[in-house]
Amino acid sequence: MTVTAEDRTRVVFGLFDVDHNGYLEESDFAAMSSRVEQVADGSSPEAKAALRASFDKWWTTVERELDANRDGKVSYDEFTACVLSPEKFDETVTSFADALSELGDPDRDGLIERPLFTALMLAIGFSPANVDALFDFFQPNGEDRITVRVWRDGIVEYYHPTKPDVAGNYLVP
Ligand SMILES: [Ca+2]
Ligand SMILES: [Ca+2]
Ligand SMILES: [Ca+2]
Repeated sequence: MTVTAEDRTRVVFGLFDVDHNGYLEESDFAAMSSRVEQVADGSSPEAKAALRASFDKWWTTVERELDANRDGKVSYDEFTACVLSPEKFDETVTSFADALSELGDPDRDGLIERPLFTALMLAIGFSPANVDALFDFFQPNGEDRITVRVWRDGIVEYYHPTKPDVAGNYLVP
């Protein structure tokens, strides 16, 4: 099966639309942010604040760039325009990837254990089987750990609107 950037766009929209009302709104991003924060209870206040800030940035960027009719919410049709100007999302995606991957490594040894990875990804809204397949794709070491770096780069690729072949395609059902 070929997974396109468009397939991934659809999945990302579905994840961000936390209350499933067909629109992305500020409340969706706030809800996802607090869900993720809840499973990251071993992380420092600074790391959690960075994650909250990155979700705020997601919403402000999405609203600024994609809310074409300025009604304060972003429909799927509006959202698909993100593939037309991916460079506008680079900074947002990068800071989100930094903040999320950091939450996976509360002890700062550069490695992420599978249970925490899974908890964070389920909090974002991915399904358990897909999350497991992705962790395996990242080639965990003998202690079933992956590096923060490999996950961070995987997030950047996944949320990049136009990249066709990325590790995160495992997350498209
Ligand atoms: Ca919504
Ligand atoms: Ca709108
Ligand atoms: Ca660690």
